[in-house]
Amino acid sequence: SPIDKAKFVAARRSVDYIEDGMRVGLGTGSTAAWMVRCLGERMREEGLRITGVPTSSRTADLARKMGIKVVSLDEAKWLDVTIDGADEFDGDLNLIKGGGGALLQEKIVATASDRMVVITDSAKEVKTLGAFPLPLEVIPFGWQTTRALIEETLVNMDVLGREVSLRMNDDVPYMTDEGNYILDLHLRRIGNPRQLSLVVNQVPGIVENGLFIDIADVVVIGHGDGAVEVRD
Ligand code: DER
Repeated sequence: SPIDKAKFVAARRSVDYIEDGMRVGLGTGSTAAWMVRCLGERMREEGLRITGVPTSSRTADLARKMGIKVVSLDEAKWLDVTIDGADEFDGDLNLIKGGGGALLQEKIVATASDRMVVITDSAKEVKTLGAFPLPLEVIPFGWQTTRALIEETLVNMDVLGREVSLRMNDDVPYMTDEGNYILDLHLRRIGNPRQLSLVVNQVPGIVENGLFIDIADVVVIGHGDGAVEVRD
């Protein structure tokens, strides 16, 4: 499909940023999965040697399958580049991430990198963030109280919607690699993403939010016709 083609060409272009001997943060999601596969191919074809730090257990599994040397972030300490997807990006290269439920490790790994390269398809570019529900990672203890506190906090924020839902996995709550839950905030429009990102994390029980502010350095945008655009 055109969307898959767009994701593939963005992923393939992003692998050009990787050089021999680099420590690379490996993102999560379907576009990042294409990147891991392309990286594996470059290693087989060119003998490229890199060390990968995954942002989820499923990315770790795929990376190992591709023959990539996988280490923990603590072992790598700092990364040369992280390549990861996004659910939305705006003109300031601020992102909404977390559609794949891995936002906590993704944000830690992206922040611990010299550069973050985001791989997307053109459908994800927005003028204003928020059409995609904003994911929050929340600890299970007292999560309904945490949700009520979040809803109260949103009353004073520059957003249009206020519905907060618990992400489910069939008939049980979705659980992250850390054993936490995800709340999805249906805000429709986030007028001040920087302010919202600071405020929501102050609510007790919230571990992290899916707004990536001043973290992405480059956005690679794939198109269904195979064209690739690079924004920085
Ligand atoms: O969970 C994430 O942040 C992922 O990067 C995700 O949102 C992007 O996933 P996709 O590449 O499958 O659209």
